[in-house]
Amino acid sequence: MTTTCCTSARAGSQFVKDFMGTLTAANPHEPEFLQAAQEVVTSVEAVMEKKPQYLQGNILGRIVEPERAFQFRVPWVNDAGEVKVNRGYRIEFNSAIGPYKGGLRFHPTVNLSILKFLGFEQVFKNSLTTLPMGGGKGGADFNPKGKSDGEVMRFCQSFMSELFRHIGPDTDVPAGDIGVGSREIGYMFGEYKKITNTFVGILTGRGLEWGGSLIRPEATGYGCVYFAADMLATRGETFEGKTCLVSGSGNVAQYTVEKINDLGGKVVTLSDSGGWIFDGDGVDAEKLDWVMHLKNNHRGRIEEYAQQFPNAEFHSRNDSLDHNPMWSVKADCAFPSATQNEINAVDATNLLGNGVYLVSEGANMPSTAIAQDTFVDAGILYGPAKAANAGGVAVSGFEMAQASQRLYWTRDEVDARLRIIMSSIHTQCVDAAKEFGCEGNYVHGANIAGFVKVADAMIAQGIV
Ligand code: NDP
Ligand code: 2IT
Repeated sequence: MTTTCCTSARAGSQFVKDFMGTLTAANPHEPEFLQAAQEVVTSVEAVMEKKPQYLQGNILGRIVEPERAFQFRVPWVNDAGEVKVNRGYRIEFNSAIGPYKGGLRFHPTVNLSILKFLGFEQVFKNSLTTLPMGGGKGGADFNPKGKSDGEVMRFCQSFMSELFRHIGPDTDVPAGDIGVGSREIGYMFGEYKKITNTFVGILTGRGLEWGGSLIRPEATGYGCVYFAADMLATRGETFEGKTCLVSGSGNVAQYTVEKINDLGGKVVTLSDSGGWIFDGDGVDAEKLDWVMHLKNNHRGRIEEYAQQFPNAEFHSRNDSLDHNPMWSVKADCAFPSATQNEINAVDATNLLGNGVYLVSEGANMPSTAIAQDTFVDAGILYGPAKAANAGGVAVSGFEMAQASQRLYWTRDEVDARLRIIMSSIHTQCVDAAKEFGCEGNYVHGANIAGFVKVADAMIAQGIV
């Protein structure tokens, strides 16, 4: 085992190789989960030397194994009267520091590997928020795109008719993620309430009239920009005049744009699965309103942006290229806010080559392992997902607190608390990196700070 955590992560010590060999043999078809696990194991290797009780308690061996995972059938009837079936999941990964907490993703690519990577990352992200939340994730391989509201409702009802027996306000509290927004949360909450005859906080991201929190929709995007602002401040800089790339055009992307604009930056790109737009004049508040209407009310395509605003260009997605040209646009900052592994090694090199020196990850694991190393080795301000996008789940934690108190906090109060939590996460990352001799490395900082709290709780609670 080596003691420094600064060696290039992917070179891998013998300790990491041995551990990953065993984990790979046990989970051979789960590349995303193995990617997420390798990153954490590499970061926390140095902690094992300082805290031998972690090795004695086989904390690493236990922490990579979900406490519980369910897979279930979700049958539903489409508008044509045909019977359809999808696969639903919930991974209850770790409850050492609180009830399982994490989103639900509805997307055709959903599988066990993707949900295990998301659930695993959620454990450390939730720990960083300082709130009492364990980690979980779930979802289904259902594609809400092109479905009527009635079809989505019937799917959500069927999904909840199984999920309800596994969740509870002190057990497991799901929320949204890709493909699950306020509409889906509403349909699932309604079904839970009907089945159990209880009005309780079993989902976060609820509407304001039925137990939701102000700022929850904004929280992930705002938090990601607050984290970036704290990284910039370490160099005495602000967002004023900065050109930013944002990918995606869903919940996280939208409020990332809003906050960058508030702080004086300019956003020149957005995307969806069909391609990306470039708007050199910037996506200002009026254009952002239009995008929100397009995406949230009409469920339209980002391609329409270039028809609405003729100065903008649309570029279709081109999977035959080895890179995404969106990441070659000249800019200062990048906010990947769509999906996992959307920045590969070539994209990372292109970003650096075109001036980007800050990357703050709104999406979960948007950078491949090599892309991540490229950013760390270049010494840029690189805020990894589990730190940078923790604002969403933090405000979910506030929603749980408000529901328990049967009180609502004001918008300013929630936003102020979010700001404090993002700064605390930034400080935890900086301090942990410094303590382990890798100053400025937010990847190691986030992994170590998130891990230690969970590991200590696991040791205290015995071998369970
Ligand atoms: P939404 O469903 O609101 O938006 C997702 C966006 O990403 C859409 O523009 C979508 O395009 C695009 N996208 C999704 N999958 C792909 C893909 N395979 N290829 C290209 N584009 C894709 O989801 P969110 O904004 O909530 O989530 C975005 C990311 O942020 C995810 O990684 C999620 O895990 C993460 N996240 C979300 C949080 C939240 O609170 N919502 C909290 C923390 C992280 P299209 O519509 O064409 O599919
Ligand atoms: O990835 C995430 O942190 C989320 N999708 C939000 C989880 C939550 O419980 O609010």
